[in-house]
Amino acid sequence: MIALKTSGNTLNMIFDDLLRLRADNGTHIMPNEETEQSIILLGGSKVGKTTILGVLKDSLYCRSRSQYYILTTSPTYEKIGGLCVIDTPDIFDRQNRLSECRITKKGLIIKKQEIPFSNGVLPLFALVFSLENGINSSDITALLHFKKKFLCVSRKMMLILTHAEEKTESQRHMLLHESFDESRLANAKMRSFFERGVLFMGCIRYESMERCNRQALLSEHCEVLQMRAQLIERCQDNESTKVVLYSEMRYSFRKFHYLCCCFALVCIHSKKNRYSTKLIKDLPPGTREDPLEVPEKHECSTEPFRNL
Ligand SMILES: Nc1nc2c(ncn2[C@@H]2O[C@H](COP(=O)(O)OP(=O)(O)O)[C@@H](O)[C@H]2O)c(=O)[nH]1
Ligand SMILES: [Mg+2]
Repeated sequence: MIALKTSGNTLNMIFDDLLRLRADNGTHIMPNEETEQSIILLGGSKVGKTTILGVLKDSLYCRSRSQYYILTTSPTYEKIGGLCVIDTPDIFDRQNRLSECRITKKGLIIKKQEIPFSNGVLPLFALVFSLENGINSSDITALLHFKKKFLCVSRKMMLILTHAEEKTESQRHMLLHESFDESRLANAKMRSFFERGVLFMGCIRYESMERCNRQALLSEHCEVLQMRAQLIERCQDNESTKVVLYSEMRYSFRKFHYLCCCFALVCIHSKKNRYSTKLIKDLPPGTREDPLEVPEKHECSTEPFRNL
């Protein structure tokens, strides 16, 4: 670790130090070029989707609050190493429903614009939520609606909680447990819906930059580097990059359904056979050749017997 200057700091000097620091400890990893993966960032507006994209490109990304807010109106694609990050417009309406968002075999449609799944390969999906004002009741409603709509791709789903740059790793873990313990989320088994896990993200704070607060910038950047590396690793781990064809999933379900039907038919058939065998066994000797001579107590056996 390099020692940062303690006095006479200008913002440029602080940034030079931060740049040297991340170069020295090698924490500013980039997505592997060879591991192709796509991730679609989903969520409401101003939750931090575009900021995640910026931080993935450069851990020192920061945008001023007063800066003109850039509204994402259509899906935008950005390639960072082998990772294609797809930023999207707000998917929730005023009732926290997803009325203009639809998932099909071929792609995800948001506000009539399609994000195609190339060759039927499912990308990763990340629901982005901001921790800035905590998670309130309407956020929970939004989460429940989201789960309903995206349940079919739960295998590829992760949750990213933003504005976490001021929290340490243990604080983040504690927060996670508390959040999912909320009764509505617990009843809906929300945590297990995010099969790719829950991750955190953040960025260096504009307020810290304005005040040239070196200590704050240093600690925020340190957390950002860690969260950023965890997100990149999660996107590129074997499980996440494994090809899952949407059609294959549907096919597997159909196959399973078909096998269940076959199994049920076999069961019915074997039961019927057992019944016929029993009847046959009960028949007095010699009656097998002449079904019409079945004794009175075996009246009911004539039908299966005739079929022999
Ligand atoms: N401190 C901090 N600010 C953030 C974070 N994510 C987003 N912001 C700020 O929140 C505002 C909206 O973020 P943006 O990424 O544009 O949200 P989007 O509408 O979901 O794309 C911007 O001013 C960002 O600088 C974060 O993780 N930490
Ligand atoms: Mg945006």
